[in-house]
Amino acid sequence: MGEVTQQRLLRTGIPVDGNQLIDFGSGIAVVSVGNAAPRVVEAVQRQVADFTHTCFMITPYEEYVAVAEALNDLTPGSFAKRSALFNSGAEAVENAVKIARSYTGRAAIVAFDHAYHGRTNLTMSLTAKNMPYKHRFGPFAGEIYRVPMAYPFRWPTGPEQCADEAFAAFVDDVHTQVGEANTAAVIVEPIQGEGGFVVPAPGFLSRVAQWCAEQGILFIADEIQTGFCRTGDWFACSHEGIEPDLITTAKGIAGGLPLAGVTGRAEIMDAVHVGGLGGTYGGNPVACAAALAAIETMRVDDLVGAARRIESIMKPRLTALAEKYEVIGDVRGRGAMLAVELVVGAGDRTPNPVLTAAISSACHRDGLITLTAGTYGNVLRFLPPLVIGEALLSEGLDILDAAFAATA
Ligand code: PLZ
Repeated sequence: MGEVTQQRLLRTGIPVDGNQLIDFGSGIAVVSVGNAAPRVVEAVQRQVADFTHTCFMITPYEEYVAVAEALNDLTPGSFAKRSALFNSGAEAVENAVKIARSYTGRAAIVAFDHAYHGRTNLTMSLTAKNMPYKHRFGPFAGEIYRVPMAYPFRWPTGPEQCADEAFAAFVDDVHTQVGEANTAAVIVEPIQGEGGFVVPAPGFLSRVAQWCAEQGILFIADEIQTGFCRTGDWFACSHEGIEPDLITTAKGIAGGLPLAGVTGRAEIMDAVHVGGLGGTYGGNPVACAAALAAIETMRVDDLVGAARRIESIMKPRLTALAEKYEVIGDVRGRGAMLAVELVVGAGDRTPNPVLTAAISSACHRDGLITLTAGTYGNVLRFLPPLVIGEALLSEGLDILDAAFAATA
């Protein structure tokens, strides 16, 4: 795809004032293939002209089955799998929890500090952060337990101890406060999204997954933000060699149309009674057609490779920024899911949300969309479309650099 086409795709929007924006947000990790990817546009037009809806539970159609097959094929794990489709990430997480409880006959769900899993009652209960997600919205769903995340930058005894100590705390908490035999599932984002692009200390997640398998506890990977090539692999679990029992997907799956999925081991998915899962719109045919086109784009245009190339350009630039500005305490992430965490100064890791907001709005004013994240609101995160060209990428990084120079 030529640079001109990419500029048209990526510098769209804002027709009201004629401004153009470089997109380092992708609508929160959704339009990985671009916001008017030619294959997606063509597939959607073809599908709306054919039929827009039947309700898959009433009259099944091929596109839904094809997306389910693609999910079974692309997600980690060589065992037999099944997939079910829904409308949003939160709905996928809700259904994964239903499936896990049904299969295990257990109720408790364990989630992590800094987790984000959605805004519905059950998923907001799984989400860790009070403001703005939970404040005044209780009471929350029961049988949800929270354990520490192996967050290297903020681990009290330092990043070297983080994986071991966090794993020990996890096992101890589940054992003493919940009980292994009461625990249906552990749910985790393999790289935390809204919580601040926290990359768990290496080895932590694979030990958690292994321990869960030994206890008959299901390991649910919430790959809603990390999935579909974003981190330089089809799914972020693969970086740790993990094969989750259940995986939730959404966002990048369908090039901007609302679609979500739960994929899991066949025996787990099949354990739910007939009619137990569903919904009027889940796996809408237009969204499925878009997903098939987005997946084809990822395959044919090698967007796994594109995400890795983005990392190889952005990481050194962000690291150089961190050397220049002592308010950058940490540079982290994988592929095209990268972030900087802002602190008060060298040697003082106190979060700096005021500066984070100021830099984000300076970027926006100068034509670059960046998003903030983090439990303390002090993380600038970068999620460029995977099809972004190098010229735009480096122009965006120049704007970021200038924003730091003017603000920090
Ligand atoms: N799980 C890991 O990242 C959505 C939400 C932004 P929905 N993240 C962006 C906001 O402020 O609402 C997300 C996620 C992970 C679940 C979800 C929920 O996905 O499609 O927004 O319901």
